Amino acid sequence: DFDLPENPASTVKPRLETPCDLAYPILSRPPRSSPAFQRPSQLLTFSYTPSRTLEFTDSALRYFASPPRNADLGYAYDRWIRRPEERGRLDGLLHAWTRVKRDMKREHEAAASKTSWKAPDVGVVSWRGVMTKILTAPYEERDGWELNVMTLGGTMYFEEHLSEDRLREKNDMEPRHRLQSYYGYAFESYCTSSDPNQRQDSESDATGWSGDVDTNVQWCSVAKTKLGDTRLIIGGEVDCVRGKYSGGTDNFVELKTSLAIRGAHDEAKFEKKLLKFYFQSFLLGVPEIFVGFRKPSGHLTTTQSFQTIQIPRLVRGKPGAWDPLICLDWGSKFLSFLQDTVKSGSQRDVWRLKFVPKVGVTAVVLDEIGVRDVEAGEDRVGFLPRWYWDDHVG
Ligand code: 0WD
Ligand code: CA
Repeated sequence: DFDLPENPASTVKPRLETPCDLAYPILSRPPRSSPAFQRPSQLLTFSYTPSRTLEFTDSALRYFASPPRNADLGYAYDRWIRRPEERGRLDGLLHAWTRVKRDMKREHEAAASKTSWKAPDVGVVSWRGVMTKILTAPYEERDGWELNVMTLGGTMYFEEHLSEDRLREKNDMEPRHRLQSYYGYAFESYCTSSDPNQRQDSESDATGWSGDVDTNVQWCSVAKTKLGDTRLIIGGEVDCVRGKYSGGTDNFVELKTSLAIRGAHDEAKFEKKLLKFYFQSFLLGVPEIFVGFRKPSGHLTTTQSFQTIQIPRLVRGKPGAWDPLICLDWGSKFLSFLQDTVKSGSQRDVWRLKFVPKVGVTAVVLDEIGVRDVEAGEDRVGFLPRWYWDDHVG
């Protein structure tokens, strides 16, 4: 049972008269071959400061530290500095990508090459969270999602579309839900330190607590990779590194919390969750996922470390099993479908993509009212910041 997200009056008719443009894959039929996924290679890192300013430093980088036993994940809940929910704008990633291209160009010129510099042909620029949603869609049975898509010079840009209602919903989260999402951030504080050499307790009455949670602060990594023939530029948050930071992704660690597993039903549920954990980390080349299991009361019970690339083998043949090849195959069909769809029309067009679980994907072009809604009265062309647009379109 699923509902299509509210269809605002501003969207025009679906492109096709069929129920969807790209149908959900058949899960029982594994693809005969699946597209290659290239190992992500890191291009650059950046940090968001407590004032949510983006800087090209590693000031927000944290180092892994073992959490104390029985840690209370509800600790300092009342001191949580909570970043308000906002539209998933691409601005930070566009700044980073622009800088990467600038550096590439400088390098090219310094090498005194006779050929003139050409920007690499990139198929997609997206936050990692959006790509995770796309790749895991074949197994998603409950939550639909929407994207805004634009193309400039052959590159597609993805932005998650959150309707005003959905944003309000996320901001007014139920207290119980909000506390649960806090447990995840508190776990991060217990598992990290800003000093690579020592476990430094902050001045607090909780052992191992490295400082109060401020969700403005994030350390992000930007990587390039390839799915099939499509080059992707992906940016995402990285929780911490194990040991010293070498400048690469080899010792990146993703931190997660989950309810302790008490029976077969819980186990199958956890195995389904591992699909999202897997692709989220896989997409940025994060090799380790460190999971803290907790009681319903928010107290940590045990921890377990997973090697990202081993996860598919772990779930094979189990009740909550999934096949990553189905996801990669779907992902590559999804990108080809979009490329074919958005190439018609003008660069100013904004496409709205809707994914409905167990049905598939529909694409429509937004009309003027729809585009104005995406621009939200800001200095943008569609959802792209005007400075980025001017750089590319002139
Ligand atoms: O793509 C989106 N849905 C959004 C992304 C909506 C609004 C903002 N962003 C921002 C993120 O905050 C970040 O700056 O995009 C950037 C990249 O994020 P990502 O790495 O692509 O996001 P994702 O993989 O979905 O989440 C990574 C972590 C989460 O960790 P867990 O372990 O829960 O997956 O980013 C954090 C969270 O810790 N996070 C957020 N924190 C505060 N507010 C939010 C948020 N809206 N979204 C993700
Ligand atoms: Ca995390």
